[in-house]
Amino acid sequence: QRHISAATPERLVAAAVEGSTDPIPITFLSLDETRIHGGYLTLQHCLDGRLDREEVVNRVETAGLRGMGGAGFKSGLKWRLVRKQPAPRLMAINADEGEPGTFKDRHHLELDPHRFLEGMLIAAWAVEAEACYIYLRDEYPHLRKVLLREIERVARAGLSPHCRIVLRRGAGAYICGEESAMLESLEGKRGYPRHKPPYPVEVGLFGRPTLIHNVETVYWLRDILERGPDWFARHGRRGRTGLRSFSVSGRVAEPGVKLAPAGITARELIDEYCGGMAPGHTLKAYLPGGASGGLLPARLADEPLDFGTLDPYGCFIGSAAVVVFSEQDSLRAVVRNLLKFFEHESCGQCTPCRVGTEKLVQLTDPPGWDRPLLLELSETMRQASICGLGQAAPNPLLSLLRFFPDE
Ligand code: L3W
Ligand code: SF4
Repeated sequence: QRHISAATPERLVAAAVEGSTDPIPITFLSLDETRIHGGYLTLQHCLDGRLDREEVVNRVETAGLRGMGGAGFKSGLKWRLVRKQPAPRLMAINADEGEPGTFKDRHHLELDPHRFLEGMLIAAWAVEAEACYIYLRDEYPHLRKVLLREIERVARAGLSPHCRIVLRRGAGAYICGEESAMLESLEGKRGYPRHKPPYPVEVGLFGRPTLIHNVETVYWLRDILERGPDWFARHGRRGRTGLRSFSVSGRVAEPGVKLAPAGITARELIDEYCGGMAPGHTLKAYLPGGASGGLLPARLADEPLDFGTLDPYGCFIGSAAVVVFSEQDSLRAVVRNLLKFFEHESCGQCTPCRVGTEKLVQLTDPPGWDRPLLLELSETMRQASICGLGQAAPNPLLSLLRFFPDE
């Protein structure tokens, strides 16, 4: 994921990041370069009244843009829900990217931070948010330096008069990527998820109506508004619409971030975008959505990957982190690893998850597993946990029991 994809060197400006220990200099389009290529024009049209809010919301709805943080909630609908609420309104960007196997937001921020910033400022304008808080994964310190500097440049260029931008460091916890835990953390508290409803669109940051978006969601806004909503909607296979940023890792020849149509299958993604399987490896299974989205066998590699399409298998694509395994991998070991991850990252607020994640690890330690007990515990966690972490933690185990009983 470190290479700089298809962008041509002459369009990029090297930005050696001061004090960075990262040996690879980050290169991205500077503010000046961005503006030469039409960047921030759409935002200016919004700010000077040439574009109307209702028109922009309509275009986002026509494009079918959905939340790219994992749940795929319709973005245009979210904007309308926030706009219905009384001012002052706020906005928060979830850049905490903690789902195992997910590295698309880092990729987009490293390559084109201004495309992200412009999209964010357009969304803030659309819902009339007076401030926008960016919650950035603290394991991305080089991006913090880049964003601090570029946000300052954008402000000096007069491009953010409508919205105060605040960059905050993440707390190093997976759970702080859950939107309400993120809000708690932004408020300076321990990152415990809140009960929903009320949803953040009504009661969000500091009790104010808040528009929350993942980095990638706003990243697409510039393309949607410049090229038209039909351009975005036109992409897609098998009746699905739009583009997705798949983070592909594991036993493929060319891992990385792949911009591919919604509804592509795992086999197509591997063959067309990743140069096939790594030499000497045969596809055995894949995680369609990081740690949380379950595990699917090779015989289901022709299923379309998109929100909702994997429900019949108890799986989901979430943030589109596809991790590929081969015949040389022990899926039992993979699942144990994921269960330990959830045990470690459970925030401990509710009993089904705090105790359940620990029990899942203990119960899968001995070679012989008590299947009825594991299923009962999983169902309890799914039904009674407060947030998605505890509800999804049994997913890899349930997939293993269903598709790979021999393991
Ligand atoms: C107003 C309603 N707003 C829902 C809003 C809600 C949120 C969004 C989605 O994410 C997913 C999980 C995995 N009125 C509303 C409403 N909203 N109903 O819509 O809400 P929700 O609850 O469906 O999902 P969520 O809790 O935001 C959970 C996926 O995330 N996942 C991904 C992790 C990704 C990373 C990363 O690195 N990017 O960590 C992990 O499990 O797919 O479905 O804004 O407020 N009636
Ligand atoms: Fe915390 Fe887990 Fe409960 Fe979520 S489900 S609130 S992570 S203990």
